[in-house]
Amino acid sequence: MTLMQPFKTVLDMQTGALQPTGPIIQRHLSDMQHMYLDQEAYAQILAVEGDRLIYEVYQAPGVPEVAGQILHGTTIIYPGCVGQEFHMTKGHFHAQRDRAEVYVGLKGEGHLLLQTEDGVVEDMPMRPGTVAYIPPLWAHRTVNTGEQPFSFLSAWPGDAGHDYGAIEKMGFAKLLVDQGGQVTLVDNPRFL
Ligand code: S6P
Ligand code: ZN
Repeated sequence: MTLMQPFKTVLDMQTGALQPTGPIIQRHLSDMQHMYLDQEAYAQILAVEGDRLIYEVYQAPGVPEVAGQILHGTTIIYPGCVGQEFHMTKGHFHAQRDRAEVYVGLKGEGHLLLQTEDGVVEDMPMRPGTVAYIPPLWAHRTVNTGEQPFSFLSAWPGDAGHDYGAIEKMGFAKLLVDQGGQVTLVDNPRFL
């Protein structure tokens, strides 16, 4: 391994932005076409309001994606729903399934949904200060269940990689929905 210089970034605790940052990933509604259950609501939002920004990811710059390194960054999920379903990330397994991750809640209110290959789901509410451990072999998705932006810090192994395909195909077995103002975990009728 070649020697690299230590460095730091500054986290804006109000917005969740990192400075300096690597490329910022923005995911809009159209990036998540088949992920929300209510396809009518999805089409209606696109037609009436346009392609809304669902979440952004800032990643600390210059960390090589290799074993031994620790990639890290922040995610900000903006508040809102598609139908009854709260705004969420796409969700993924790590391509190397035996790589773990740590999330630290920064601002706002959300949930971390975890799921095994067999479809077993864990639902973990997250607030500022929550330190969540995502063990190897669990897919993970975060959901903004509050009325403000929900942000968190993540750190994961440099060689973890991301596998989105499995979740795009199978979805999550449970959904977080707004039922009359109550955050409710329900079965996903489309779960394969
Ligand atoms: C990376 C880590 C997070 C997510 C981010 C967006 O391993 O879990 O940085 O990438 O929260 O979620 P997703 O599912 O779109 O990558
Ligand atoms: Zn991850």
